[in-house]
Amino acid sequence: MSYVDEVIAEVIAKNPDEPEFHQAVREVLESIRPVIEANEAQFRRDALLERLVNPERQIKFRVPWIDDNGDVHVNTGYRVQFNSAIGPYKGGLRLHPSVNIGIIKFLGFEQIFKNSLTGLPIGGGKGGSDFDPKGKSDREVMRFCQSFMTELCKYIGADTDVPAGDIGTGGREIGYMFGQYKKIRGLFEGVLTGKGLTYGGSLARTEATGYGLLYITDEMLRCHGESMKDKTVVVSGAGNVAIYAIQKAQQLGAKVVTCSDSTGWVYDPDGIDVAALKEIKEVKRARLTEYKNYRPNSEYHEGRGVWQIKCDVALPCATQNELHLEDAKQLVANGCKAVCEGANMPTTEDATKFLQDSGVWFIPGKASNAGGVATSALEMSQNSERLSWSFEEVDAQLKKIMENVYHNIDNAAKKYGFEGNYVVGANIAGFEKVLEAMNAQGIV
Ligand code: NDP
Ligand code: 2IT
Repeated sequence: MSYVDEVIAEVIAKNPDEPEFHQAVREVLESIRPVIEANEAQFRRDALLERLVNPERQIKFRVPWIDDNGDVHVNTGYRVQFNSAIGPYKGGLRLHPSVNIGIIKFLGFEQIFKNSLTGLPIGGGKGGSDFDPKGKSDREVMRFCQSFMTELCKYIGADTDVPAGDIGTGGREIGYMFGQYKKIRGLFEGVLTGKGLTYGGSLARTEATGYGLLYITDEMLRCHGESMKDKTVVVSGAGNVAIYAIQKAQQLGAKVVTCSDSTGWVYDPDGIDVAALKEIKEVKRARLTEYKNYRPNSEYHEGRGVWQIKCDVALPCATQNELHLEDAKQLVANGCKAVCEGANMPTTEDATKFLQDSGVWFIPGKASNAGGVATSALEMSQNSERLSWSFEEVDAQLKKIMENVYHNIDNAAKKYGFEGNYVVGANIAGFEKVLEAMNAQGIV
């Protein structure tokens, strides 16, 4: 059996019941197969792949908290410090009832290559909890975040591990966590990113993932003689990534006709009203059913369904495995030209293959959503020099980073004979830098 196949088999055997982690490992290892097979004996001798797929450290802890009625709840907290070859661990914290160790490991593993692609010095990590912020009061969320950080603060720091937001973790949660870290450790430092602007946050971090997604999508289209202008776009999700993806797509002259949340989806033939969406989701923390009150011409549907709407560009921005083979077939039948992932691994393996085989330009999340973590790294830089940059300065750097990511993955794909396969390009380009750093640092 080849070294790559052996390690994939071992990952599945050693980590049962973690299908998302298997999926992420399979995708990366299959992509880097040509690099590994060119030097198989050396990689085997150094157990390079075993070191890559085993996290440096996994932390799991109890998170007790008290609700507004005085009842006690216990959630599980996680932080997976996956790989620090190129910098301190960096990656978000997901708060969602579906969180388990396999989900955090898949996200942490993806983060290694994503962070490498940004060109900035950040390693890969991820964390979170099975806590559900939905329906909780601000005080309940605060007590949860304080309890979570009371334990997590022992393992993180501005130069060791710097968490940030992800699903269910936004500015409110980061604020409560930062306050508790500072109280316990006595350090006002850049230990978290996505902070508020009055206490060390970076301008444009809120917008960064969605904006970055559109910068790379537009750059890719331009290299194929097109652009976002006048494109019809379908977006899934209605959270941080989706909202700012929709906003930037509109600024670039496209029309975005859908968005979705965990219970239903909206079709707005006149184009999504971002101000309404922001009010519903960021201010009221309400359901998309409310959207119709703002836009009587729109339609609300229960369940999932955005991929059935005719479009030129599809941007999945909600969660993993939300775009299935049947959806991919529908998109292709409707003439969709590009699918760029705002979420982490939103497209299933068979759907990805179908899109690529059908000639759809497909950019995987680890490249196309890298703008969020890249801007987090810019926040870390600002914190280190105790300065804050203007919105325009951060946004310009973000745009440049995303354009570089595109050319980097495009060139890597070409170099290995996979022109136009941005999955292979992203995995190889991300891996090569981590590989060089791991080799230089010895067997650690
Ligand atoms: P948010 O919590 O802000 O939004 C998530 C959105 O997806 C919500 O609208 C949510 O619905 C919807 N959703 C639908 N189904 C699910 C489900 N099964 N589980 C969770 N959410 C669901 O998260 P973000 O926008 O920050 O993250 C979206 C995706 O982007 C994730 O995959 C995340 O890992 C990825 N990402 C995020 C980055 C960031 O900077 N925030 C950076 C890079 C990637 P509802 O409104 O009902 O909750
Ligand atoms: O998946 C991701 O890249 C994020 N949730 C953002 C991580 C970060 O550290 O900004």
